[in-house]
Amino acid sequence: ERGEQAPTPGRQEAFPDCGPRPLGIYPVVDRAAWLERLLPCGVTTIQLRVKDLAGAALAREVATAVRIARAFDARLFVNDHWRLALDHGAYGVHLGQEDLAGADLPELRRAGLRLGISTHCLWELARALTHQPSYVACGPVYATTSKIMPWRPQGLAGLARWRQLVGRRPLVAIGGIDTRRAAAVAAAGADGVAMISALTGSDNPQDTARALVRQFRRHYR
Ligand code: TZP
Ligand code: MG
Repeated sequence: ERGEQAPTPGRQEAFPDCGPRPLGIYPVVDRAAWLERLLPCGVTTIQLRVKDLAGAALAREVATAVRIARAFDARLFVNDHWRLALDHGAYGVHLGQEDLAGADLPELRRAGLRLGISTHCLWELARALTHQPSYVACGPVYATTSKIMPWRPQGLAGLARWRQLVGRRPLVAIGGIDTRRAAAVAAAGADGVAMISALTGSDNPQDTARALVRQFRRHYR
């Protein structure tokens, strides 16, 4: 007699979760070839963040990354390029605040993709939470040289504050994290520890990745 229930405006369904395995060491890389190098080291979550390609070359990177991630049963998040992530069946997408308005979030959710959102201040965090994302990223935790960053570092205190506010969903820490800092970041409540330069700039990225994965497993045991 009532008919169909109209969707409540402003109420959104949650994005799927990231499964029972902690996100762990979360390398952020600019080419699919990095997946070949890092996934054999025990990394289970990785982000493809390509800022310098377009068209067929970009699509090829995404397709290759998806194929490698599947072979390792790893969770691949594609930064920015949500349509390519959809087309190629990535595990999820990672979007910044400035990307949210342009992305078809309902379509991503229907397709079962996960969504991670960057946040740099409490206002951005509040906005991110309205989308019920699969995880929230907090950064920069420390000063970073990998990105021009108008935001001041949150530090471990900021991370702990985020931890209280994000509730049960995973929290990813990013910005200036290296092998010396990873344990403290995990102890402050991060489920995922994202890194660019500590891995891609390492003399031996595979040794570094293996050491970090070992360290992280110990922390979560
Ligand atoms: N978002 C916040 S900090 C950052 C991004 C993409 C860069 C992190 O790179 P690094 O080298 O691990 O500091
Ligand atoms: Mg972006």
